[in-house]
Amino acid sequence: MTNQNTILLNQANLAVLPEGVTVPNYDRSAVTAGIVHIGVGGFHRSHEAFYTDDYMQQSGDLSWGICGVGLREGDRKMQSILKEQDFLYTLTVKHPNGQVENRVIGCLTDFLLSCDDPQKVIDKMASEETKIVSLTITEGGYNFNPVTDGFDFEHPDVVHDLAHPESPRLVFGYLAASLKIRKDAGKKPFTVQSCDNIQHNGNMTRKMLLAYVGKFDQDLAQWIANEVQFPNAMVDRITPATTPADMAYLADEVGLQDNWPVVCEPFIQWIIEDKFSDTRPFWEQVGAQFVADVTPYEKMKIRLLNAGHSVLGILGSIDVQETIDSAVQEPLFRRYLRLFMDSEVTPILDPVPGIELSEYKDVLFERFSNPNIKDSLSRICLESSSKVATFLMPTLLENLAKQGKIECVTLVIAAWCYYSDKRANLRGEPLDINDVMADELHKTAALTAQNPLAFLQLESVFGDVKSQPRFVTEYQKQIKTLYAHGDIKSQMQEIVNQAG
Ligand code: CS2
Repeated sequence: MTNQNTILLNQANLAVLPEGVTVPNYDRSAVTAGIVHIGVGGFHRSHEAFYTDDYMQQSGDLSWGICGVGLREGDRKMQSILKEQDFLYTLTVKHPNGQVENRVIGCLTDFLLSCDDPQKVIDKMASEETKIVSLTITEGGYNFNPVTDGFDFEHPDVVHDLAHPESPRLVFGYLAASLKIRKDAGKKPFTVQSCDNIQHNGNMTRKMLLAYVGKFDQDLAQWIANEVQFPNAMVDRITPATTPADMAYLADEVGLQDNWPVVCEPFIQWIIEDKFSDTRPFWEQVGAQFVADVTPYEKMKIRLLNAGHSVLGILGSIDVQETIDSAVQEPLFRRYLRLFMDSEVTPILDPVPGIELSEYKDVLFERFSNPNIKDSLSRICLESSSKVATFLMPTLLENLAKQGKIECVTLVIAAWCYYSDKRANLRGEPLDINDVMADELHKTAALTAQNPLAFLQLESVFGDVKSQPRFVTEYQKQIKTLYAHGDIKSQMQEIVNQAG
């Protein structure tokens, strides 16, 4: 049913929005953009932007607006919708008990598309007002090559950027060009703040940027190494992809027309190393935590939450599940996931200050079970090639090195081979696979019938794990059974039974 009184979300309408929708209490016309953010998707809008909006509301310090930047043509839709809404959007927080909070976030001040005007993006980042350049560019966006343990200079976009530094395609070109302007002008650099799910995400950004810049400007690389801070951080808030139903809910039940709202869970966490090149918002006043060393927190989060998502996502996809909450409601999936966490991940985690791991895992199960967060397995399986490499492989390798358990993760890799080979679930229904490596995954996995170990040739994901006999034996056993019987649940059950 269409609500006749639906109000369009924009600056002029902020004062007359429906009751119950929280709006920014600060004067948006006075906000300046201390932050440039690259990669404005759902997660940035539910997480860093939420904290920053909250901070500006509570502190009245309006120098922390966020100028969004999109590096891909695919960002145009988000840019044009947000522009029409004066860069306002609604954050719909859905609690497990059905309670819903709608809040309009006001801290985005602009949204630039690099493909329209690369120089404008470089100038914005170089401007003195910018104190922080933050990133959500996905795990694959760091251009890391696990085989060489370095920057992938073969990537066609890197080849392009080295030849055309004035109109780069990748983030590193923008960071290099804008930092060079700062350096040449004798100004302080900005902080580079990664918000991606990579362990030591700050160190990774630094290492990749220094490798890239070192290729053409040693002085600049040296200056960056000395002057620029790249705090590591653990970021967390489950943010499913926005659906037409989310927009219809706002329009019909709340009376607010927002063409790209964000839906998320109530849980939120951000643990950041307190090392910045210049000033920063006091995000700790609104719940973020600053620590000297984020290592145990990020390892815990990535290896349990993100890896747990990938376990459910890959096994669930071939077993015709559709969302995380429905998969985790199934007793077998629940038991399997807990077994993976308890027997393969927990033993390799370090003690985490202030956090009891068994409680953390219980909370993860509650979060995954939230029936109002319909987190689709297709979102979870987006770019699985970098997720498997980042979330699962390190755990497998650490367990191989110290004689730890490997059964649960090995079956997930076998299932991912089947998924990539058949591009269908076990009922034969097609799966929509979105992965930069999709063709390569498919071609390699399709060789499994002749060579059960074929999939492991993908070194950029699996490194040299094919030379580890204990893994190879287990993998081969799982692959053969899966291809012979096509019954993933029996294999999961067997692993659970064996664990007792
Ligand atoms: C998910 C993450 O897509 C994924 O891999 O595990 O997007 C996850 O929802 C967030 O990291 C939660 O903080």
